[in-house]
Amino acid sequence: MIELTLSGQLELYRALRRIRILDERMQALQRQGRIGFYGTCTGQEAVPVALGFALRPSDWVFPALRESSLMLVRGFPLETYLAQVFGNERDVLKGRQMPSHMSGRAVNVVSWSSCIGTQLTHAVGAAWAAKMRGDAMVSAACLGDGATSSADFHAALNFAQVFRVPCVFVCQNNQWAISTPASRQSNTRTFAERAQAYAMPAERVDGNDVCGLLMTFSSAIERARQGQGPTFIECVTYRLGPHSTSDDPTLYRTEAEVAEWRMRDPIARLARELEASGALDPVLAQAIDQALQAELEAALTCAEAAPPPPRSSLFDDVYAALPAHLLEQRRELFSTR
Ligand SMILES: Cc1ncc(C[n+]2csc(CCOP(=O)(O)OP(=O)(O)O)c2C)c(N)n1
Repeated sequence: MIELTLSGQLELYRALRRIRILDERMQALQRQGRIGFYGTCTGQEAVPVALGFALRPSDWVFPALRESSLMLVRGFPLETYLAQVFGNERDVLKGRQMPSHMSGRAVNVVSWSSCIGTQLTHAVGAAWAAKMRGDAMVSAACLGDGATSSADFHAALNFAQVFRVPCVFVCQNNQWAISTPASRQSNTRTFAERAQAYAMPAERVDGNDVCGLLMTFSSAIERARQGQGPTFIECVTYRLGPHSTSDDPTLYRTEAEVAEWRMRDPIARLARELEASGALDPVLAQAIDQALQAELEAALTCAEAAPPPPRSSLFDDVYAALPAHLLEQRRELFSTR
C-alpha cells in the first residue's frame, strides 16, 4: 500500500488528476464524433484510485463502469487503454467490447458486462476458488447503488458471507442509477444495511476522501486476506457528469444539486489539504497537469492513428478448434472471388 506521507498523497493527487483530465478529453472526443461512447467517473475518482493503491497487484478486480481507470493506477499503459475506446488493433479486447468497457489480464482486471451486477457473482466465485486453493488472493467486487437491486447482488452477498470468501464489495453510491435516485432504489436508510441483512460486516464511508478510503479499503482487504471473510463498503459520492455520453442528466436532476456536490469534489479537497501543508502550490499543480496533458496527447495520437483489428481476428479466441461452419465462413471471408 502507498504510504500516506506528503509525497504519497501527491502521488494520489496526480492519479486523480490523470483520470479527470482523461475523462474530460474523452467526453469531448465523443461530442466531436471521434469515439462512439464513454462513461466518465467525474466526481468519483477517489474510489478507483484508492482501491487501485490498496490492492496488491496479484489481487483480482471485477469492475463496473466507474472503475475502469483503476487499470491505469495498476500500471496498464495509457495508449493500450485508449486503444480499447477506439477498438483498434492494439486493443487487447480486439474491438469486441463497447468503448469504455476496458479490462486487462496483465493487471488482473476482469472483463465485464454492461448487464448490471453480473460481475458480483464472478468476483465471489474467484474468491471462493482462491480460498479452496489456499491462494492469498483477494477479489474486489465493484458496483453502483443501482446494482444492489439486481438478483446477482443478493446471490453474491449471501454466498460470500456463508462461505467467508476473501472478497471486498466496493459500492459507489453516486446517488443516481441513470435517472433513478438512491431514494427510489431502496427503502433502507443506507445501502450498507443491505449487506448487513446477510450478516456481512458493512461500512458506509465518505467516498470523496481518497486518504480515508485507502485506509478503509486496506483494512477490509487485510481482513479478507487473513481468512476473516468479506466486507461491504458503501462509498458515498456523486456522479458530477452524465451517466454516460448517451445521457442528459438535466432531464432528471437540478443544477443546484450538482453545484452542492461540486463543492465536495474529491480532487479539490485533496488539493486544499496538500496546499495547507505546503506540499502543493499553483505552480506545481500546473506542472502536474501539463505533464498529464502531454502524456494524454501522445497516447491519443497513437491510438487514433492505429488501424482496426485485422479481419482474421474475428475468428480468434472463442473456440479451441474452429467448428466446420466457422471454418467455412473464414474461407469465404478470405476468398478472392
Ligand atoms: C440488468 C440491467 N438492467 C438495466 C440496465 C440498464 N442500466 C445501465 S447502467 C444502469 C444504472 C446503473 O446504476 P448503478 O449500479 O448505480 O451504477 P452507476 O452507473 O451509477 O455507476 C442501468 C439501469 C442494465 N445495463 N442491466
